[in-house]
Amino acid sequence: SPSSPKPPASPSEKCGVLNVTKITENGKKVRKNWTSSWTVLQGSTLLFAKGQGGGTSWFGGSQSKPEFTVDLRGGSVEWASKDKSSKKNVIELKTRQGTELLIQSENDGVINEWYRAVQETISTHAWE
Ligand code: I3S
Repeated sequence: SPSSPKPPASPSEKCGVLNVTKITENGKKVRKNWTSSWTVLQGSTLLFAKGQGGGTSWFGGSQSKPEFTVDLRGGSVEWASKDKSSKKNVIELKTRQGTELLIQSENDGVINEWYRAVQETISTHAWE
């Protein structure tokens, strides 16, 4: 019924603003381009949209196109080594398709939560 309480959101659904850059695409090194992205973890997919310019870019809104999506199945995640970036709190995400991303937040709590969520997603969906 409409009045039933909803169960808590699945831990595999998460969203927020992160700084993101690709460093490799299909196995080839690409130039870094750090961008603030609205990031959504949905099932085994990570979606990135352009950061909040205009305040209306929201999935489901009129300017809601995801910039790109990443399939986490078969991927790996680790804290990036110092040689990957001078920034703090950088996660290195490698996909099975040969795309490598760096994901960063200045906020320690935020980045730790994302690290945990992505890691959990990868292990949950490992054998699909
Ligand atoms: O790994 P790099 O090449 O030192 O990455 C830096 C560059 O991408 C730099 O831009 P230019 O391509 O114009 O040099 C960026 O502004 C920096 O943010 C990159 O390094 P960090 O350490 O921030 O990931």
